[in-house]
Amino acid sequence: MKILFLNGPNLNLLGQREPGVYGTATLADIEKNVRERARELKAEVAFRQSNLEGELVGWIQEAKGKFDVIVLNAAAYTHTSIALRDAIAAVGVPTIEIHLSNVHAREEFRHKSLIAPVCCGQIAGFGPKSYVLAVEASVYVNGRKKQG
Ligand code: CA2
Repeated sequence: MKILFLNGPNLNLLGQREPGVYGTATLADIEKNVRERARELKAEVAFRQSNLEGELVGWIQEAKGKFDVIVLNAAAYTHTSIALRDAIAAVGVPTIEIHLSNVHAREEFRHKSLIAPVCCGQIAGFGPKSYVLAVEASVYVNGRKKQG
């Protein structure tokens, strides 16, 4: 099975700024952990980051027929982007929403996710471990899809 990890704006800064909120691991460190767990579970992974909403939309559209599951940390676009929500709904590839922080325990504007209603689930609040848990959730979602 193939999993597409997509990371939204400013996540390229992980480990360099605001370690109190987002920890000290870089996105490259997180990708390494994801690849290790994926290897154990015999899953293939593509791992991308963009600061551009349109680029994320394009990657979601291209995922159809190429990836079994999308794991999306849409970062701030989680709370604003109807374009990402429409792309997820249009493409129909099962999508898991993830966050490093517990968005529900933070500012009120982070409590609302525009993408949550079109995702099959959400993992939030476990720091870099949210990404590793998302590999496991992807394998589960893919198995469930095959069972029908
Ligand atoms: O907790 C998460 O994973 C978030 O998606 C992170 C977003 C935030 O807007 C969401 O509400 C929750 C922010 C990503 C920005 O990452 C930074 C990393 C280092 C320094 C500054 C920002």
